[in-house]
Amino acid sequence: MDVITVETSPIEGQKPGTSGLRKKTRVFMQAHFLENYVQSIIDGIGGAEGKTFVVGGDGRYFNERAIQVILRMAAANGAARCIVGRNGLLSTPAASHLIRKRETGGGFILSASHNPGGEEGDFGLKFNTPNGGPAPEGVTEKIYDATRKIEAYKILESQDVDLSSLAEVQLGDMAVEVIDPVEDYAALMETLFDFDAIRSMIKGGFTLRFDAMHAVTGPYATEILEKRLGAPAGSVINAVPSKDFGGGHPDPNPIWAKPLVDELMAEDAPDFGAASDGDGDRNMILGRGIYVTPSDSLALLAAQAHLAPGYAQGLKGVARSMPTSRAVDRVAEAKGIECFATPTGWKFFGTLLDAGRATLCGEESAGTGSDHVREKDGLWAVLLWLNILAASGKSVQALMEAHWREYGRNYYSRHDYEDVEAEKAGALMDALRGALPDLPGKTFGALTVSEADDFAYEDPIDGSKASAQGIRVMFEDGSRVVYRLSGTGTVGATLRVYLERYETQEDALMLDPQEALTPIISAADGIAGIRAHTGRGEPDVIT
Ligand code: VG1
Ligand code: CO
Repeated sequence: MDVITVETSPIEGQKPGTSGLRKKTRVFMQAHFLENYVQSIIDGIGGAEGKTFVVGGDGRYFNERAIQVILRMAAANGAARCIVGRNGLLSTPAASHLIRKRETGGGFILSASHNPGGEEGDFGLKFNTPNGGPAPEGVTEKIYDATRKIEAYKILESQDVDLSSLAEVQLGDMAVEVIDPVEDYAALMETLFDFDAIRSMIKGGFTLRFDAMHAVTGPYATEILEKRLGAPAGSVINAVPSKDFGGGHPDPNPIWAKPLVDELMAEDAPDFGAASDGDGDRNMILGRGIYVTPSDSLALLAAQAHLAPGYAQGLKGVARSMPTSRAVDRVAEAKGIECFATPTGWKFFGTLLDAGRATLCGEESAGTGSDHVREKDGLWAVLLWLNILAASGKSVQALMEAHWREYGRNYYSRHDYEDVEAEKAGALMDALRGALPDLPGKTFGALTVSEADDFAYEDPIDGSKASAQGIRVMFEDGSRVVYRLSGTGTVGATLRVYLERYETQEDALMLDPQEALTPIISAADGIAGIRAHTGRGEPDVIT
């Protein structure tokens, strides 16, 4: 088998976003596009010589083709070994675990997460470093630099590797180890949670529904929830990963997982419902008659995690992304532990987790995780919830109501304006930035602005800095609105508007969130001129 060196030249737009490089699948399939990026990753991390990598993805269209290319290029660049999930499948948290467990040089994760898949959909690739976490900005900058200087890439001339059976084969001088994608992950979960207690709860008649949304968590949820915990067959639905996620968006929110929400709101609903996203790192939590917002879920988990064996010692600290509601801050305060607010994206939690400063982390976008891996982890959150339900004997609704009575309720919602022309979205953000100094003291309806800034972050562990991470407007009554542009889209721009209001009045704890937030929603438009800039009267997606 020959190593060939292919001459190439830089391709524009290979700048990693919130979570790796995401593009239309057809863009990724263009000549040299994938190859340029893979070589730039290898060059950006200082080469592949003698290293072991984990390789896997969410099973979307082009997943297996891309993996074959990555394997040939890893071999051509001198890698010693690649560990690949059978049929190219690995959930993001399972990949993170393997990267750590096998002490590798990192991993290539192929996913565009919640973005739709298929030939007309989206594709993505990100590199995770040896700690198992998404490459931090210092590394993604080196990768981006490499994409702008690339002149050639190395690839092995060879046949495809058979990824369908568990085996170890040679590809040139490199070993390719095809592994069961579920086994190590399921074993890790057994070390963290009281499987016996959950099993008896289910045996006692507790019912659940898990929607895998035709994405990668299907095999994981079937093995863990049905086989190991005894949930009846059919508890996991849409469990077979499909290349285009059954034509839907594998985004676990009340819009894209509506059938599940409807089922949980019905009279004869199961006790518990959950869904996960394309690559298995996010979660949506529901109880009979109740949807738990991700920010509330993070707060509840932080308050009750000690009920699970893996967290019985208590939490060292917690961290949330800045736009995530401050519900978890109140729990941290009550427990006397540190609470960090980071920019959006899991890559900013890595240093805190590595340094032992945070045990639990979460984002408003339905990502929750802990120091067991270095990614958010959808099924982990589901299992922690199940463990808490089993240990407390309470329902989801009862747990949330008790939580709000104890800590107050942070009403919260995110409004997304999708596919806005990039120029218009940029103009809106520029105008907002320009208006920041004059905002304090201004009133919008009954709300008076107390502070406003453009969020900047200095990592408390390594001192690295990130600026322009979202515009925050705080009001005197403790309410807040945050504006930022998405870094995971592939066309135009998505404006995200995050709305929050804190409430402690006993008789105002059970309102409809959109109603509770009405004054903030109109102030948000008043401050940013959303309608004027974008021409949109209503958001496309409300979560
Ligand atoms: C979104 C979410 C962010 C999350 C990121 C990756 O980013 O808001 O919280 O970390 O997706 O998650 P953005 O830049 O579009 O707001 V995943 O599950 O897509 O890897
Ligand atoms: Co995801």
